[in-house]
Amino acid sequence: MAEETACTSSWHRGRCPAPKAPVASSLALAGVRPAWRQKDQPHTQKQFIFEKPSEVERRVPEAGVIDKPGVYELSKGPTGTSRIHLIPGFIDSEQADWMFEQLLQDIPWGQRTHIRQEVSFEEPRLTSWYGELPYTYSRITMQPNPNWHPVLSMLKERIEEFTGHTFNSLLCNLYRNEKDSVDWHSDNEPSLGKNPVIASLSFGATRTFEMRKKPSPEEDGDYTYVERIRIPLDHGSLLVMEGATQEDWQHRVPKEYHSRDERINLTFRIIYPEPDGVWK
Ligand SMILES: O=C(O)CCC(=O)C(=O)O
Repeated sequence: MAEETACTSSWHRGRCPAPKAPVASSLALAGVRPAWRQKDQPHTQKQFIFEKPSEVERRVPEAGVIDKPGVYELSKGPTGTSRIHLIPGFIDSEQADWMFEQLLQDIPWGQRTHIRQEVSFEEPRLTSWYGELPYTYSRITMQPNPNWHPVLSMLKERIEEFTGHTFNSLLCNLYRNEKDSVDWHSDNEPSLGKNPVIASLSFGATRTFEMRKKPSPEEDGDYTYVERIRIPLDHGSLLVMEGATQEDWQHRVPKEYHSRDERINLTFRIIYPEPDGVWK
């Protein structure tokens, strides 16, 4: 088992693997004649000395896994604490089966088109929006849709009661198979306000929800060494993200190499009217 040392990151409870010490060996090759050198060829005798690197080797940290129920503090910084709460089985599996079928059938699923650098491409998933206000992300605007499906209204109430937060909007995602995905992003549009609480409920096939910490300014946008977390989200599980999570972390659901059945994800949010988002 790897040795552990005190660590500033709080989600793995103050312990992390010790950095690997650089290999400290000294190698001197002297007078060794390579097989390909002809005997009569003149050569100068060379000595190779391995010098210990002056800087400690920097390792890419291994991704942590969160798969047990609980509240996890991911990080603390000037922007505040980033916290998530995982509740597997928030909806019991029998009810979740029934809800999944209803939502698959009744939600008006649609595929939106993105335009990036003059190139348009279809989102690799289907979506639908509920709420009195429109929602704009990645230059796509979802039009208001106040006609909440009864199952969605009921789920909103159950989540509000459990979390103590109210929500007025919902983004629904349908991942049809392993090829569907959502790329790295944060839910940080101005219309979501500062430190938004996002409650994410999943149905159907288990998919991995990945998180990565945004790099500090010194890293100059390089994500190589940032902390990463993987959270398997299965049928009926609820994940609540709050505090500085959207400001300090990104998340995604990557494509999978093996086949996956359909999965529905519901993200409940509060939307404020633009352009007067509360934190302008
Ligand atoms: O499908 C998920 O679990 C994540 C969806 C998501 O990231 C989003 O709707 O912003």
